Amino acid sequence: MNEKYDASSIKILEGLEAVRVRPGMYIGSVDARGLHHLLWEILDNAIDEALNGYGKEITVTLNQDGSCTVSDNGRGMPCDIHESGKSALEVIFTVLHAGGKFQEGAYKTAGGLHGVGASVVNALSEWVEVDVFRDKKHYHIRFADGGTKTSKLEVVGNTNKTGSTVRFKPDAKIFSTTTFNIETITSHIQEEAFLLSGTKITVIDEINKKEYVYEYPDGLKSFIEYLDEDKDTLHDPVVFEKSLNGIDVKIAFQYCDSYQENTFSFVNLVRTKDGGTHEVGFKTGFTKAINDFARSEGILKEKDKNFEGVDVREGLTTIISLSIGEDKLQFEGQTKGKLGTPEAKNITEAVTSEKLSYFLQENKAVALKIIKKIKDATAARDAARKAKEEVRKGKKNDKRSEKVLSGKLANAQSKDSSKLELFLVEGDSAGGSAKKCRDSKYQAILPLRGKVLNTERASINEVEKNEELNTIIHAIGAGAGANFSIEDIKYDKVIIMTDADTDGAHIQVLLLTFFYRYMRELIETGHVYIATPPLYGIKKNGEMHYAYDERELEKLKNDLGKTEIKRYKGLGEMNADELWDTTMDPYKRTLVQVTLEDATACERRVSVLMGSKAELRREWIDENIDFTLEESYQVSN
Ligand code: TTJ
Repeated sequence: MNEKYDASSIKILEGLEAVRVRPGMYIGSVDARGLHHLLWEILDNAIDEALNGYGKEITVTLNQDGSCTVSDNGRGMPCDIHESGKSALEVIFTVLHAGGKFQEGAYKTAGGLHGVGASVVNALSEWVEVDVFRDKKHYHIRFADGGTKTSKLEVVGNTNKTGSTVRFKPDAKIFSTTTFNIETITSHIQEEAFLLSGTKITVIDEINKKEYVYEYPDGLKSFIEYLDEDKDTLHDPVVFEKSLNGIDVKIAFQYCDSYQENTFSFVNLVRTKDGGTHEVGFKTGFTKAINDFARSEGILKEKDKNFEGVDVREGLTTIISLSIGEDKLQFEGQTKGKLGTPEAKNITEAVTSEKLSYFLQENKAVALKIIKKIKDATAARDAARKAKEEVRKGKKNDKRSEKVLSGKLANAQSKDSSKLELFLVEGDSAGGSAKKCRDSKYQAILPLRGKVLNTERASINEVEKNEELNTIIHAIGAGAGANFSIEDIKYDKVIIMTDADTDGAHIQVLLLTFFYRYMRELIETGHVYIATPPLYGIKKNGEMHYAYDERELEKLKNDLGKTEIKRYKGLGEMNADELWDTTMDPYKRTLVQVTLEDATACERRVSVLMGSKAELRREWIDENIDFTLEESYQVSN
């Protein structure tokens, strides 16, 4: 340093030192995000100059040494010397501006605040070199190690061009990574180029020897075309622009043959990912213009309800880009991603409804296509709502339940739900036996006829339409899915009673999957059980003895000697009395209570079992069903 070591230079270094001590306060973080933030800070200055109407070309170069160069062909940063003895250029790079997105109170804005952030970049760089071309002269200045001037501002040559070039190398002592990512850079720059319309931004990747050029004279129209590239569209992009009270509003939209609503909003080229007043204004104005048009054309009659916003915007891609003066800027939310400026709502709403009304009147063919799409969306949402009501049905006081259950459910007489049991029985014949032998005061029987739907891979719609599951939902009486309420269950025990074979095991798994996905609380609170019918019956002296597994059979054979052994292949092979004695009589039966001791393990098992490979599933059941019984079911009673 060949300058005098005075008070002001101490202050400057203290200022930049503060940035190095707490970089997060200035650039958010010191990871890849923060690293790229350095580039955005420098780039913003070049873009501001272009926005002010000076220069139309910006180049970003990733150099082989890991540094990055940004240059523009604007007027060139001012290089005159202040009374303090410092050049304006040096001040830009060494005096910490009170602004920056990560500090309260100040935001950069199109047309304002040149040099914001340049000192922060200087503070966090190994070195910075600045070249300015202005007044026929080529100026140069250099800083190193966080902002110390290593060569003073000098004229190093003559030139005919104008512009500013800044080259910086991020400090590896600050950042956890110093490798720029070309995709991060090109996607950010492409977005800015769309919004700027007319400024040509070139990205040169010196490491991979590649060049990318972003230049969009048609601005938002090109942005929409880019976003909707892979979609079938209903019409060409529509673009409006208008300034009101110093707020400039640009909007572009296009309907696609899709169901997604895609809205991207920006304020002063910065994405407002959480929306805000401008998005609210747009939506209100858009829906209003559509409804006004539909009424004026007689598409919506007096008695008809207005189209709703969500239906109006189905398949709509929109870009909203506002330019707002610094005095009116207000951002909200944790990450300041939401516009708060109240005026922006009314202005955006007014511009949208005025311009869209005009467009619809002038382009009736397109307008009618759009209205048809909105009508379809309305109808589809109505249908979906009705389907949802189907799930809501099956609740306590649903009048439809009686109809759904009639002829299927053999009800119990008692109204004391704490003592009631619902048997879900595989097959009509076993169901018939169960109805005959049951304790009709407390036991209800619901035979399952068809195959139970695999709910692991079914849409909610299919679940709602499936007769067996629908009947079960009504029988239990507490709804299903999001509408399930455990207080409304009509039974204390829901008992799955299937044949003791592979098919029976499969039905168990399908039912448990259904309960797991749609009535999880029923399992969690211990209301789901599995009945265990015997595998063998041994008759001795006119009396039946039962064996529930091979070990018990061996024991019985030992105890009773040589006798007649009957193997039960299914519930249907037992008569009603036998079924009662062995499987349903609360004083003799063994029930297996299904528990969710480890919800994640169960979830994984359900996924494995209920995944797409039916063969694997069958093999798995054959090999593991005993193991499953031991591991995830717990014996009660
Ligand atoms: C300020 O008012 C006088 C004319 O120049 C204005 C200005 O500062 N323009 C300007 C700044 N153009 N380009 C920049 C700039 C470019 C880069 C790449 C980096 C920085 C920090 C500023």
